Amino acid sequence: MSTRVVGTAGHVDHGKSTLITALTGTDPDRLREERERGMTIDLGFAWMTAPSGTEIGFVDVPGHQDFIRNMLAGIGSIDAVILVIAADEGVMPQTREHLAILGLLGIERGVIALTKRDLVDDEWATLVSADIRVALAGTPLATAPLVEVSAAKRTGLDRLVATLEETLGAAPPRRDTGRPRLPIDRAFTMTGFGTVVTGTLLDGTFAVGDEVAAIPGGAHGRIRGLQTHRQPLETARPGSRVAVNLTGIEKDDVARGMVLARPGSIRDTSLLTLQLIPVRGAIPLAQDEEVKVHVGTAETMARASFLEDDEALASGGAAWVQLRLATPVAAAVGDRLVVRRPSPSETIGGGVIADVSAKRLRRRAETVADLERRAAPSPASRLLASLDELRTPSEAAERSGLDAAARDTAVAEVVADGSAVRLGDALISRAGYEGFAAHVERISAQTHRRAPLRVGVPREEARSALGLAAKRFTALVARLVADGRVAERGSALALPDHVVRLGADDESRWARARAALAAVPLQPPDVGQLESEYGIGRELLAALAERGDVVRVGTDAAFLPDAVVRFADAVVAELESARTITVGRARDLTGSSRKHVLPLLQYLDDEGLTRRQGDDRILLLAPDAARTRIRALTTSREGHR
Ligand SMILES: Nc1nc2c(ncn2[C@@H]2O[C@H](COP(=O)(O)OP(=O)(O)OP(=O)(O)O)[C@@H](O)[C@H]2O)c(=O)[nH]1
Ligand SMILES: [Mg+2]
Repeated sequence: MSTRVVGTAGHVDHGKSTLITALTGTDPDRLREERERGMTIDLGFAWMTAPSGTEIGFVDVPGHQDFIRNMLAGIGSIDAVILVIAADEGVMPQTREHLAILGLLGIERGVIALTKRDLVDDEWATLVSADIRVALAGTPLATAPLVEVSAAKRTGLDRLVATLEETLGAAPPRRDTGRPRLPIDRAFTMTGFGTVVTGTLLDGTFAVGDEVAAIPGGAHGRIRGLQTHRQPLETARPGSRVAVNLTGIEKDDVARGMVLARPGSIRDTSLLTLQLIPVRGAIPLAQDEEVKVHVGTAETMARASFLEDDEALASGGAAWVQLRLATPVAAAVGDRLVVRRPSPSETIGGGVIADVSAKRLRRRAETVADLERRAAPSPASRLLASLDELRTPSEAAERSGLDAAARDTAVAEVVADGSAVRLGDALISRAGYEGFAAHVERISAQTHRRAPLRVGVPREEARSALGLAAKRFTALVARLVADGRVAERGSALALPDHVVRLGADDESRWARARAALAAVPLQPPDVGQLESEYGIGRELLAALAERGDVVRVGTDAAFLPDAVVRFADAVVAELESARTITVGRARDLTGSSRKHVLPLLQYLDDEGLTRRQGDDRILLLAPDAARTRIRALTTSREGHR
């Protein structure tokens, strides 16, 4: 059994509440003042079970302009509307304003009820109906069915219900994104129960026992009980009218305009960005004008900042604006809002919220172009517009107002066609990735220029320059290396064609040092002596090692590659025949010293040729493999000499 929510709309006194009473048996005007004045002031609620079994919850709204804020609080999340027009009066100012509001809120389904049919003759009724069609032209209700009714004589009611059912049958099911939210339209206490809030549940289900918070404000509590149309239930479905009994939240902590949701699932904001669609005939919105914004069941004062230049505004059409709210509201991308002028009272326009991040935007053509892309119709293009920065799929989906299913399809699409790139848990547009790539190339080039002796920019330095989390940076580097844009050199990053180049001074220092190393290949001067006696600093030594001119062995020693090979060959030959070798034997065999042999043997261990066993070393590789390996290790990298 499905439940649907239907709202009324129409000019004051045209018979909305009387019609709801006639349909449901419940008078939606429950306030004493309403009954005394014979007019609706605040929202009224009633329900019926249609012949098909559909449960229809009605939200009855006031027609009087003084209470339009209440109308706006009730009309937002309905499936269809009954637009009530009295046959004796026809289309009136509030008929038009309500019609405009329905359009702004995207309510496109409805039935026109021509009420008080008993008060007019057939000819008049025909005239009024024709008039109504003219007023509806160009609105979403232009082709809505019209049913003549009289609540007084109870005529046309069955036909109205049947037509309404047909209209509701064509309405799409309510979406369930797993993020339930209930824009609160009433909050009160009930003796024996405590705090109760009501509203139309959106985007997900609520169950008894659920933890919830009221936003803004943040009061936390639990759902103690749920009802739809006075029937208790365990789980409430999206698109149903729900009364929620709360524990842990006081009546004073909740009010119309707040949203009840799972803690942490929604945020409030004081800045809403949208393309404002103006109402035909209204005085246009002015820069910085103080207006009233109605979103969900909330209303707040706000000031408008235009994001378009004067030329674009002069056309008087839709315009991108940011609304700076006096008090925050809990709203999401994709929600609709209405902007009204407090005085003279009129609806200025409204539209679909495109951004809720609290970022003030500049009045520029690029700003508008970006917003337009993000508001684009295809889920993939909307997602892509949110990937100007690294964002997780769920962050991007929230920004672009996509539900989980649309998000997953869109992510697969943009990754497959290469318009976005995945970096760890996040995605970024191709342009954003190119930006990162260019940044890494730039700082690598800078390092090569400023410190020609260094192999490249340390990874950590590059990571912090880009401001990326470790995993995302690792993924970026892997991708850049795969694309051949940078090369990894130990723990540094370099441009692939970068070669360490020594200046003439360095080369002549190295020539002297080289001669000293070659004079006693297996007892060469240590790193300290190379620096003090030959001017080979640590950085120059690293560059020479990178170039393949020396082999660093441990922290204090450096040998010519040939010396290392000679030493290794001697050790391998001995191991081939004797199976083990001691430090003393290695020293004697190579004519070296204990001081030099210790780090060399350690080097062979570290490179996986040998392993220490007590005082002995044993060979880990086949002798020929060991000989090949040591040559590979000590040969300079291709193209670097
Ligand atoms: N003769 C006749 N009178 C009707 C009919 N329906 C409503 N009325 C009368 O019209 C007056 C206004 O009816 P309401 O139902 O209060 O009108 P409303 O549209 O709810 O008015 P607001 O809520 O104030 O906007 C009442 O006096 C009703 O008795 C009808 O079908 N025939
Ligand atoms: Mg009424």
